[in-house]
Amino acid sequence: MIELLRQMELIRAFEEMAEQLYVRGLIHGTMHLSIGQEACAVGAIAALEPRDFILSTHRGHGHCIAKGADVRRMMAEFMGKETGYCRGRGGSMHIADVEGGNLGANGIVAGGLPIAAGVGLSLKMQGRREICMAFFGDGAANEGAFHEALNSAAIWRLPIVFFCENNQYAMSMSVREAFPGIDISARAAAYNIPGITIDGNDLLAVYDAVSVAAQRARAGHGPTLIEAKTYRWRGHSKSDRNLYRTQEEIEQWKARDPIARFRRLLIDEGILDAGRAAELTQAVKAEIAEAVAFAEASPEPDPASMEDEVYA
Ligand SMILES: Cc1ncc(C[n+]2csc(CCOP(=O)(O)OP(=O)(O)O)c2C)c(N)n1
Repeated sequence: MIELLRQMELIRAFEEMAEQLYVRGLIHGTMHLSIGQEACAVGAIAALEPRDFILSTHRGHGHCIAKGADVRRMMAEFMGKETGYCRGRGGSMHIADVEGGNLGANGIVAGGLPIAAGVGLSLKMQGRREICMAFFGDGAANEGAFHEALNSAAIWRLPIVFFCENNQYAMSMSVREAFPGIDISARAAAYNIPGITIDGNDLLAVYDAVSVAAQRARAGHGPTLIEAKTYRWRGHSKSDRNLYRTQEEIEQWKARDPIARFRRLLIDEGILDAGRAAELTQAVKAEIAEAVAFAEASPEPDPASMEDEVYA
């Protein structure tokens, strides 16, 4: 339990630091922060076995950390350094850690879903026991690829958990405007698979729902669609000025912070005391500071290696 709180805090501290480094001009391009959504990544991945696979999205830092990535190599990747997961070529949006079972982030909205169907088919044909979980956003559920992937996975009973992080917006498009008044999980009925909507800010609710879905997938009964209702505190990306939502709405969701909530639960249950909780936060901050130092001290890629790993 304490380890799950630690992972959520590590994700939050990592992203807050990445944001600062971006403002200081040390990280280029754009990035998408998942601050406020940590219970989804940590709760969902904790319910998998270490050898299971995940597919992530453009908002994937949390998934990556929860799947066990080394924050030093992640920070180095963000800063475009040779020691990063993709030798500095992937940046925030394209980290993959195949050895760790993270088959990669994806800049194409819903792009991970058909890939998950392919991975699921491959696992099934090889008779392997691992399963695959695909994370995606509410916006992705309105892409054709979502429907193709769910249909294929349903008819072939593939070992997949489809995990929708419904953070209420696809860029500036609110789910209230983009969906005809239904829960996204209701779409599972069209594919004759289970669909469930849960509170994505409640770590234990996420863990429980994914545990059931993972067991079903592993037993050969096919996929499940899970919709976790959550909220992103920050803008869509670094160029967002939040003109499509009110400060009041943001504050209401901040009051439902998944980290503060889980910490309170652990303290109330006597699993953690306030002193130990403060130590944990300090230790996480130290780990992030060390990751930054590692990344800063790491070499830039050699320009002569620019075409390495270019296949097209
Ligand atoms: C196929 C495709 N269409 C549009 C875009 C531009 N785009 C990038 S992120 C995004 C919104 C995605 O929203 P959602 O799936 O809800 O994920 P969230 O950003 O909320 O995590 C859009 C439209 C894209 N990258 N790919």
